[in-house]
Amino acid sequence: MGQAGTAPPVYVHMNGANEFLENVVVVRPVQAVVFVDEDTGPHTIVGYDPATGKTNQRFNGAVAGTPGPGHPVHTYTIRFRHPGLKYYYCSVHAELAVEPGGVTQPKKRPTVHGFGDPMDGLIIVTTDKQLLRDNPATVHKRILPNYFGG
Ligand SMILES: [Cu+2]
Repeated sequence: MGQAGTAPPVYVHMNGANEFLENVVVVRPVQAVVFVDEDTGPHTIVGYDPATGKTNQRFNGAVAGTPGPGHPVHTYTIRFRHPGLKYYYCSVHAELAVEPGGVTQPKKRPTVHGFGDPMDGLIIVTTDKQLLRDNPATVHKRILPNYFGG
């Protein structure tokens, strides 16, 4: 595993806004990405291929909601061996749609309240030191104390 395997995880947080707070994060190969649900409601984290529209059987997680501060949070952890772009969405709050040109992208589910943006994100797996430094500061904290809400 080496250095990347022992690097602290990168955290991605969710709350009642139905978005991934850090919707683009950068990790090294095999470094853990931990999704943290600070929402009272559940979410899923489902990898998909924009070129084919196929969902990923391995990158496919679900997290239960958390009542609020002081309660244990539910999490889902994923690691990738190979560099690349790992796209994902929440199938509770978004759905995949084929765009003109044949690219598949998540769209907000029409029945879901919240902002207009779909609940989706991207994990960049790379050894590029410059990119790895570009993560938002919140990825270093497992729980954001003031972020709970549903
Ligand atoms: Cu969701």
